[in-house]
Amino acid sequence: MKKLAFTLAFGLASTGMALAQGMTDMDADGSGSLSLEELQVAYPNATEDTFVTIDTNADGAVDEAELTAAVEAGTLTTDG
Ligand SMILES: [Ca+2]
Repeated sequence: MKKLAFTLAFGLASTGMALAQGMTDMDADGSGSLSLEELQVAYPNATEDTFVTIDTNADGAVDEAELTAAVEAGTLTTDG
């Protein structure tokens, strides 16, 4: 539970400008959304299953809204 609380606190604190900047940094091909490969640069623990879960509109890419939702939900974490 300690880890979850930390993840939630960090996720909330880092949402907004920081996340928008991160999205730009992560979007290697400038498409405005992230592929699994781009996502894994920042979130190495992300798997194809994670990606499918995050990609709520199932268009095969994770956009900023989906990324924000995933971070806020704790679906995406940078540690194991
Ligand atoms: Ca999507």
